[in-house]
Amino acid sequence: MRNREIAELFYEAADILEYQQVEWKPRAYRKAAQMIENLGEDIEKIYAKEGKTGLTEIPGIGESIADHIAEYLETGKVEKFENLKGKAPSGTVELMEIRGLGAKKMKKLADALGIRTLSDLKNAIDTHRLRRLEGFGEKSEENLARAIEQYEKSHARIALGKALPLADEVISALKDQCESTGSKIDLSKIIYTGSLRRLKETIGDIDILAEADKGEALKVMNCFVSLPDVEQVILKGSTKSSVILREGIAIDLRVVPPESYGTSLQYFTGSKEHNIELRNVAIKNGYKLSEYGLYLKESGKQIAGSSEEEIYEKLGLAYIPPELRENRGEIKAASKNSLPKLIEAGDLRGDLHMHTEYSEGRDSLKTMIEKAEALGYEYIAVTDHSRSQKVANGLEIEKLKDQWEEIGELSKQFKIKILKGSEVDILRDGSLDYPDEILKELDVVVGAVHSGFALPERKMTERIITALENRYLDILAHPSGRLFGKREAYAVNFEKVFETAAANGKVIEINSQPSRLDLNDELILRAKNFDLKFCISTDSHSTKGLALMRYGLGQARRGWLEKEDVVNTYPYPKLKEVFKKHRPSQ
Ligand code: DGT
Ligand code: CA
Ligand code: CA
Repeated sequence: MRNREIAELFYEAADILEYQQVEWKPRAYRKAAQMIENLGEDIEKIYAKEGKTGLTEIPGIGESIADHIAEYLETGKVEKFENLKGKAPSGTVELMEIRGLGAKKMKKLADALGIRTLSDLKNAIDTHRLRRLEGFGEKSEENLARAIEQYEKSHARIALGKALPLADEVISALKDQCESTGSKIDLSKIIYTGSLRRLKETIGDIDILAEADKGEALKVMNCFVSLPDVEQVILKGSTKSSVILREGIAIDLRVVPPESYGTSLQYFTGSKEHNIELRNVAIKNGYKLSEYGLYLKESGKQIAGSSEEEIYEKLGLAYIPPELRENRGEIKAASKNSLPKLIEAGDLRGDLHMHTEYSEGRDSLKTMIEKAEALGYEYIAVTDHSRSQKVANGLEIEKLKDQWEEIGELSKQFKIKILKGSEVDILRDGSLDYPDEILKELDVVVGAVHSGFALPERKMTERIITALENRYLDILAHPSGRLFGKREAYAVNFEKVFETAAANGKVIEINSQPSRLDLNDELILRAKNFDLKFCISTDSHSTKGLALMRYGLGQARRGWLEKEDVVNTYPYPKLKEVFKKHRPSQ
């Protein structure tokens, strides 16, 4: 599949055009790239079957973009993009990812100070050359220094949303490769381990474990290092190989024989802290635990190794799901058989946050509903943006009412329950972005902060608390406001927020967008100390987005949540009760 490669092409062109301050094209290219990336169908096949017409049927892809794709598939390059190369000094485009460093400023820095790399930039800040530049100054120098810190922090690790699909791809490519070499190696037992299997929000490197007999291990490794995406082979052995992929992402592959598969899976899933604790339990019980097996200490006889469940069982522990293995009390709980019964994908009955074409979604209301019904959901909430969200095409009251009408019509055609909702801005003073007579008519009001992120902690806390005390608000969306690599959580007193939410019966959202994961596991664990309910939502902007639930679910499981803690596991009547409780007028 070459979708990602083609998407990358448009992202790159967009960056350079943005640097040149071309107006709308970068946006169109990025949109197209996003579509291609998330298409789920092989774009090369579409083109082979249906030609250019097939391409233009993809939303976001018009004539000229389709021409570029066709050209690329035919010739391996796009002439127009070739000409762009070198139009932005190399390195500068990457730096534009730093918050507050748009194309205009970057160009100025490149032209006036010759800044090309991150270290150039840091150097210019350290020596205060930046503040002397027109349009910059002391304050912006400080801001930039802080933004760089954030950028570095987030770039050292990969977001889960990027690593997980990539690991899936590598695993399936490796299986194919092994089968097609003629050696017919059966790689049926292969799985990602490490922080990825624990669904941690960021990933240092991807770890993969496969089972193969000793005689075949090296063949598997040969397939691995020859995968097309491998840029550099760091190490190749018969039990462990390490490579770097094209995008700079590191992958470790370990191949172990069947009798060690379970213990290796346990060991390489980690976390390290969990493993150390577990090994202590083994020692106390007269065993020795390593990645190769579980042995009797005295005789050295192996008593477990092929399955992971067996290890926990032999150590007198309940099975601990990977998401809990962080040494946060799970081993003690497992020994007392008091682990939570974690929420599962099958428990979810609906999605309470999504956008349609009415605001900034890509798909129509009807298409979203069809897809949600196909996913087997019992209910969904349609929550386009409220009127102040001008950049996201927020709905004026008239348009919102049009939507209600359409929802009314569609409700007759579909079995799924469609809740009239809105993602309503929490304005600076904590009031909501629609008048009460509108809020009153909505089935679900999802409140969110979308502006004024820099308020001091006291102000921001007051603002959110005021919203939580509003009888019409039902759910607080993405409560911390952080965006991976772009924006840190705003300053807010979370304890006060959780306390107020609990006191007013409000639901706290776990947003599944890979760029958000908000709340994340740590905040969920803190929120759990208050008697409050959560929902897991996708905040989707297309039908494709509805599948992002797995990420929010992962955070919920890492936060020790059970089915009962999460309101979108409730049957519809029970869900309505939750929202009704704090809106006694209805
Ligand atoms: P990452 O890659 O930084 O996101 O985190 P992990 O957890 O994937 O760590 P990684 O890739 O260094 O190692 C994979 C697993 O191998 C780790 O979760 C536990 C195990 N492991 C690695 N080093 C040690 C160690 O020194 N002691 C023990 N007990 N386990 C280790
Ligand atoms: Ca790892
Ligand atoms: Ca590793």
